[in-house]
Amino acid sequence: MAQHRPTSTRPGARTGEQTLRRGTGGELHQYADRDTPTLTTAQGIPVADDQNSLKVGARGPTALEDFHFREKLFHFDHERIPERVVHARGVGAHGYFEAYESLSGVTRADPFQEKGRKTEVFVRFSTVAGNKGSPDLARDVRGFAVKFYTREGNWDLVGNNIPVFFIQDAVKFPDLIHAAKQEPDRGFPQAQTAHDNFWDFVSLTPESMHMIMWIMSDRAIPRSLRFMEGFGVHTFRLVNADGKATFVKFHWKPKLGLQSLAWNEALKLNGADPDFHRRDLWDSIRSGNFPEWELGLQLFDEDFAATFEFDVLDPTKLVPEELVPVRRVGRLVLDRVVDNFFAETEQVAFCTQNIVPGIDFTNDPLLQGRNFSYLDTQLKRLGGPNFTEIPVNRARCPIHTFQFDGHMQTTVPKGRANYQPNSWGEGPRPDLKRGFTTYPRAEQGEVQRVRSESFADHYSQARQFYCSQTGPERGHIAGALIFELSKVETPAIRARMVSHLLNIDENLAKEVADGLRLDDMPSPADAALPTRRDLPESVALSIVRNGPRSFAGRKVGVLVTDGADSSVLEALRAELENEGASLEVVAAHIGGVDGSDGIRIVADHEIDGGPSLLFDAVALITSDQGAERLSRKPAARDFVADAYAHLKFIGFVAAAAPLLRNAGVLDGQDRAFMALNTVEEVGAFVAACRDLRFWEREPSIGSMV
Ligand code: HDE
Repeated sequence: MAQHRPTSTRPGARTGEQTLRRGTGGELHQYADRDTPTLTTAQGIPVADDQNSLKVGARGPTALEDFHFREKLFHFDHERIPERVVHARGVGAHGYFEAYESLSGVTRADPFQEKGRKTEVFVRFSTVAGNKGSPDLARDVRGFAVKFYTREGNWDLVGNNIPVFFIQDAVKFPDLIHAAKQEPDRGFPQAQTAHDNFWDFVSLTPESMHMIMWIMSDRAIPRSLRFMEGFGVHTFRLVNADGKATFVKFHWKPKLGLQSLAWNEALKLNGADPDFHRRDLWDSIRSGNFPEWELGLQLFDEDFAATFEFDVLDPTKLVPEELVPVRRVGRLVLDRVVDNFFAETEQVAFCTQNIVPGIDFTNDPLLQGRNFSYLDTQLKRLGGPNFTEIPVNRARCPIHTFQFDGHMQTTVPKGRANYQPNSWGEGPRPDLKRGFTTYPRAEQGEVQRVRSESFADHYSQARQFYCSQTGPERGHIAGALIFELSKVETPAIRARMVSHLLNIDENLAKEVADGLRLDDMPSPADAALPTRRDLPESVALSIVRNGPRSFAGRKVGVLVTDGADSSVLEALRAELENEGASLEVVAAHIGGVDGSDGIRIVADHEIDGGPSLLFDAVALITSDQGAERLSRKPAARDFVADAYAHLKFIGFVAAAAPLLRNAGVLDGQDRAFMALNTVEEVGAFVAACRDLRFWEREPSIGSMV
């Protein structure tokens, strides 16, 4: 329980015991003892002094023969590898996939062969545009890459949290990414699409409009990685033992439901805790609340695909769930944090071309291009062809290849045969039955550089997405467009974007034009095909309509002062535990406060470091005097005012009134302000929190964007 968390149990922290010595310059030397191993060089040579380099006299120059010093600096100088050219910022975790049923009728892929079969996985989540040190809450697509260590080799499902992509042909990927990343002359802005180059490129690339709707929606600012969906994006094939193929779209559905941030909340969170997402993942796994997703499959055959009004090879289109339902076939559980960030999260090498028997590609031109790019990029990042031997990348099944040698080969091959066929009888040899066979798809046509006409509808699904959102969600899309385009310095680019919006929805275009104060409404962009206005709403596309209706996995921030009613606090803690949720205590001092029963309540955050942004709902449990005193602190007033502006539920004891008043929200009280004076009222507060946000408040305070 957070309240009793001792402060001195940092894993690995040791107290006393070590043999210590102070050196002649006053520096501290710690020596190996019974419990600590001896420090060595990388060659295993025991080290006697790690505080001083070898010198000619105490004040003299450093001697070149100091091999420990030189090795230490040499290694340090080479500690970095090139960051990923995209998806540089990421966080990984270990876990497993467990099949709910046998899918052997549909695929021979190993993880799906029997109910209950578990397959080890490694997952890495990421943002796309920002560099490695960029903040977690950038408005961006999130990568959702899963490496399945199957018994027939590694299968990498390298997906995103958005089911469509910006472009239709991999040859445009470098242009897209150049335009999205910081501009080349100035080196900024970092981790943001709110600049001229990005909007210039996408407004000249109408195929990106569907994706633009998604990244301007709250999908691009998830509250937690645990509360977002994942998608394989491309259409793949599943192939059964008889060679029969079925088209498939992969989905990851979070067990805890969908939830996103408000843009204003995301902006502030980037300052308050730039590691918000990676910390959340780390904390939840370490506390035993293992994040979980269900794997969903949309299965359909080629004949059915031919009836769709779009091309299933076009990655800017999705298959609405109403058209092909998502069948949930297993669960992904992340139950182990990494031991070492670099060795695992940084060195993991996902490759879309890693598929196993039972899974196959389609001709989606983006997928075809990715199948080259991922292997190529690993060579640059990991420095040689043997990156497959790094523990996080190494298949868990037996590996027998004739691919020997190369930089950093770490295994020691045995025997004489390094080619085949050979006469040595040593193997390995291909296996006709188990071996991967490509689905024999019929291909014909002229070799030409051309885009298929079936890819030409750029607006219909963008409109369908927009029309499927709730009112507040539509408002956020408009607000995000206004925010981003207001950072664009060139008026013609702003107007060009609005001309595309006219092809999506006139009201959206008008709202954005008004928000930008465009004097003249442009004409609609020239469209290759007219927008279809008859596509039905798809409930699955909204976040709010797919909320959890539970507060499980969420967190309440409780602002306390001396004299706080301990019984209310304890009742709230118990009620939240029942719900599968938790609370953290925020106080004026990290040492905590004395509760009404005289017992010390230890704080998890000092108020300046514990803004309400970190929490899904807040509670104010103060004494009269404490509330008066706290409300003189700007951070305490912001705690309340931000919670209000971000539509959070606010529980409070009567004594907290001065804080509400000074935060400017005393008169704005609505149904989401809930009394917490008695233990009974606590239950009602936690039940209300299941709505996550009080959307009814938004019209009265203005959009959260
Ligand atoms: Fe990637 N992408 N991508 N991408 N991508 C990379 O590979 C690329 C695309 C995705 O956590 C790179 O190892 C091309 C779609 C994720 O390590 C690189 C194209 C989707 C990750 C690359 C795409 C993705 C990457 C950079 C257009 C969603 C992070 C580092 C044809 C389905 C994986 C690396 C991790 C990473 C190329 C488009 C997802 C350069 C050429 C579409 C989740 O190879």
